[in-house]
Amino acid sequence: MKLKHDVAAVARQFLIHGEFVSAEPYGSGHINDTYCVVFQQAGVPVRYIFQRINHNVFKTPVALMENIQRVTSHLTAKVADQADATRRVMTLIPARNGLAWRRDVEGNHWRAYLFIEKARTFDAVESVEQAFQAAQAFGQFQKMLTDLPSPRLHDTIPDFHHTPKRFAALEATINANAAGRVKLAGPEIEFALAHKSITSILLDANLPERVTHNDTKFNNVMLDDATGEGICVIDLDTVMPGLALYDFGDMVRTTTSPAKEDERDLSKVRMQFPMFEALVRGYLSTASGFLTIAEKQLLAFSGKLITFENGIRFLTDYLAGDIYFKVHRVGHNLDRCRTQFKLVESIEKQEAQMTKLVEQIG
Ligand code: ADP
Ligand code: GN1
Ligand code: MG
Repeated sequence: MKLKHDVAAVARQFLIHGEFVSAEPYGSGHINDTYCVVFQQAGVPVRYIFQRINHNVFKTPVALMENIQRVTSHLTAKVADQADATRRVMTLIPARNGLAWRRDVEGNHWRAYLFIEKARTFDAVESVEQAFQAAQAFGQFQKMLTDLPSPRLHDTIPDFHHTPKRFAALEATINANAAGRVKLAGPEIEFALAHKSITSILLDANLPERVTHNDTKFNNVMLDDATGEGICVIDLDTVMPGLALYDFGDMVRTTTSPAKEDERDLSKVRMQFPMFEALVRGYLSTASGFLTIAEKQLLAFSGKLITFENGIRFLTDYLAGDIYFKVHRVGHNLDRCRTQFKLVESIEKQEAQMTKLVEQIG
């Protein structure tokens, strides 16, 4: 297969022993270009993950890589005593120029990681145990970063979870109607506009800034094949200062519904209470010690907000002509928006019980 990039040439620029064998596109992320690269080392094929950083989304790739270096070094020191330490934290492979990244001839920034073997990611949750494990792992991730030494991390995407600004961007995109699609998304636009009042609730709650992951979707945690343990949190591009609740909210968004994010049969999309309970228990098992009472009180709400935020981001991108998220079919972003709004409705119906459950557990 002809690849979009000359990954073989890039791969040779990193400090990896042996002979380059192959490179294949990998994973189902919406942003970066990810490749599984194989090198033959002493007669054994060894896999690596290579990624081209999407510089349309991440405007400051060098600052982003500085964040990832600081965060992975800190986490590596924390897990050093544990068995299987190199499967518990992402390990960057240095480039031959001594940096943690490499620019190619086209100006793209690349990085390489050890491939975490005997573990995998899932695009949709399959059991309450998986939900528990994912939440425990993301909570542990936040906990290990509570003492990251200063300075403050770079904002790799400013205002990434500023929901009111996301809402304003939607309104501007509706008014511009650049792709002529406004007429194709009437009910979705109506739903979005009717929810404006929820957008500022987390920002107005005066919650502490922490080091957070900011993209805790279920397929950004690797689950161990043998034990099911949430063994490694991946996709570290958006690790930056944020609210703990953005992370919990995105777990609710991606881990409580049995349907994939782009499911077209909306009858399959729903907030499953037992999954939510597993998330709360898993997350609090590692995060309870550092969360404030105010943060705990807003756990259930955060799921609704982040699901809504993603819904309006997908809707905005659909209306703008699909310029941000990778799409694989016509109307893909609108399909994604619809699952998010369906899930918001499902959460709204159960929000009172969800809040009550958090009170009981927390
Ligand atoms: P994106 O930002 O595009 O979502 P990710 O960093 O999440 O990219 O990577 C895409 C997929 O590649 C992940 O869902 C995971 O399946 C796989 N992956 C990423 N890093 C590793 C790794 N170090 N080891 C094994 N698989 C990985
Ligand atoms: C993107 O990179 P990936 O696919 O894990 C996006 C998230 C969205 C998510 C929706 C940098 O995540 O914010 O919630 O898609 N990442 C960025 O699936 O915008
Ligand atoms: Mg990802």
